[in-house]
Amino acid sequence: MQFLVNVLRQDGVDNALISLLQTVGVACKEINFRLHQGALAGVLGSTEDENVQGEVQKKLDVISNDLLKDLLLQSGLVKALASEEEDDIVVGDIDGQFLIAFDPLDGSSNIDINAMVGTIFSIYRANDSLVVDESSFLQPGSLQVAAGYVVYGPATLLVLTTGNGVKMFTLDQTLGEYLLTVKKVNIDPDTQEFAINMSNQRHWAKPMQDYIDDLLKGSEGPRGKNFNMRWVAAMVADVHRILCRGGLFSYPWDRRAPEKPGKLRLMYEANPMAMLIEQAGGRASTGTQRILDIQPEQIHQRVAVVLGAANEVGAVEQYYSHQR
Ligand code: AFP
Repeated sequence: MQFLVNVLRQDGVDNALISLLQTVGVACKEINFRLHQGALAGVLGSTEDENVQGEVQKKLDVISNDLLKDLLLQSGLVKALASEEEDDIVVGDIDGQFLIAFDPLDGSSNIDINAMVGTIFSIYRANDSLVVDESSFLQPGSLQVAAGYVVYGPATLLVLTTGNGVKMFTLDQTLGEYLLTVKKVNIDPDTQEFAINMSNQRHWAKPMQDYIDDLLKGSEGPRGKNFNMRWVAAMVADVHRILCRGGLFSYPWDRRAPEKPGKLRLMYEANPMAMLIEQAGGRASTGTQRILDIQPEQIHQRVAVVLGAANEVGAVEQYYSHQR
């Protein structure tokens, strides 16, 4: 049995980062407990409030956010945090060594139907300046020192990279420990499975419409093979499937809100998932640019996402490049 802390030590991860990851793990164990209590704990349903993105907050969005925030701020390791559920950054300990951004409960519309949800996090090393503000977070995803998620499904898993491949840990609910269950994740460069919300097809840009049209033509079309489709409506679960058995995931730009480059958030969703996908041998792009190279302009910014099997992401980029 290999415990999270021992695996991280063997990988040469420094003690401060190990402590921070353990703190995230503890908060997620508590989120896991609340989720599994469901209606018994009165945690299902929505609050009266909207978050800064204009989305109605579920009770568990708020509970998960508060659990993470409180534990991280108490740890003394965090100089500041940014959350999808907070309007502004929250300043922690000025001597804290890290900045952390998170989506406390991704896919929260799945809560009320008892389907998969997850917590996604992205960690940067803080500099030793005495000033910390939103601009401290505006770093490209390539500078993340760790990224991961906890997915709450039939089993609860912590999926993590510290820049040395991707590992999966399963929460042993009896021991209360995350135990290593997958040592190294590899995504096949080819796939015959895609994940996209097809109901939006008429709103997408032409290259994405053409790409999906060609997939749907199957073995009689230009791709010469049949494709299967899956959509969980929680990025964390769709990305988890890709890390387990391959595939392509996209939430592309859509003309209904042309001012927004996409639905998903760069700092809380796209960057951490892009680091995991690249560390597992896949690729993550907007269709025209590597996600991890994007220079963020604000913490809540959104981005178009195409990620997963390297050759399939390359195929999508070809459709975009022919359009130009
Ligand atoms: P919520 O956390 O608000 O439910 O949103 C989840 C999400 O941002 C992402 O995890 C999904 O991939 C995507 O939205 C699902 O969007 P659709 O509503 O278009 O299915």
